[in-house]
Amino acid sequence: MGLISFLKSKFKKKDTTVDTYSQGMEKSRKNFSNKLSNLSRRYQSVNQEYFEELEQILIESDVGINLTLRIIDEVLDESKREKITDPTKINEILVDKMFVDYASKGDIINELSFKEGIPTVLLVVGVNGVGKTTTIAKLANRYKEQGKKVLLVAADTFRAGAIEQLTIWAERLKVGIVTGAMEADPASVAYDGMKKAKEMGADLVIVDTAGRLQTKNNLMAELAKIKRVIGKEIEGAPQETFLIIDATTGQNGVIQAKAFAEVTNLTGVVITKMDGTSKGGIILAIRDEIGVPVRFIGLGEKMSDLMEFDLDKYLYGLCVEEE
Ligand SMILES: Nc1nc2c(ncn2[C@@H]2O[C@H](COP(=O)(O)OP(=O)(O)O)[C@@H](O)[C@H]2O)c(=O)[nH]1
Ligand SMILES: [Mg+2]
Repeated sequence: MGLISFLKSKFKKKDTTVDTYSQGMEKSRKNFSNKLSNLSRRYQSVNQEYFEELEQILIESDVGINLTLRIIDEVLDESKREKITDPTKINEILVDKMFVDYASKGDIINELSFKEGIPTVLLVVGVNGVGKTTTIAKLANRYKEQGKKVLLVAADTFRAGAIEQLTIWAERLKVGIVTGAMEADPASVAYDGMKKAKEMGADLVIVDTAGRLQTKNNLMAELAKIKRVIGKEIEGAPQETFLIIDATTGQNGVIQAKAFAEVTNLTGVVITKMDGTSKGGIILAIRDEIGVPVRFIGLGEKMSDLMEFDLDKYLYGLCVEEE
């Protein structure tokens, strides 16, 4: 059974999480899956032009040039080997390859993990406007609902309004917060945050940072300093560093991901604003280019629209047309 048929039967009985994916990815699906089915309708059997058009569709969905070429090669090989010329079958093989490509890079546990007595510290990085602060609020809400004691640390002391924004979230969600003065050293705010985390016995500490596009050396030094301070106070922390990428920025997002991966050790990527783009392939491109797994995905503005990343649901949302 091909992956498309598998996904169709797996998600026949829809649960709400699949609905959130399907709704959040509607624009991407309209773009990608409609193009695929239109293409297969225009050809009796596949030929070189077919594969060229297929390649174009992948590139237009932000799958990225390197991965696109590799996937098309793999589909070509398999179609030759198995002597398949039916366009619909070819499209199914394509989706299989997209799955295998992501999955073959290793097993992933997306949820944060917790150890008794030691706070899990999550450092959140990314450029301005990508959705760092709102994602932090969504994650805080998620883990608070799971019964965790959550503390937010406002180490974005650079942007006007950043501290207030996080404070409003902390009040709304009824979780703790540590702030510093505007333009204070982010590392000193992080230090205060860790002290507070130990005092209150926090399970999860989420540190918001400024997304300054400075030189790589400055960014590297600043993040290294924050990490050093955190690690001094809490052994092994920060256990997680998430990079937030705005899906609507397309290949620019991939460039950001590469830049951040060069300056600091990332343990995960969160893709936001998936609902705002028709080019949902960016997830595959990021995984391919920087190897870091996508841990969560933002599919809308509501708290519940931040979901754990699930490859099956993602590909279902991207590739399976509604009947
Ligand atoms: N539609 C949509 N909007 C989002 C999502 N995530 C964040 N946003 C919006 O993006 C804007 C910038 O978010 P913010 O958290 O302030 O970004 P920051 O500068 O990185 O901290 C806000 O208007 C958010 O509501 C998402 O998954 N979907
Ligand atoms: Mg912010």
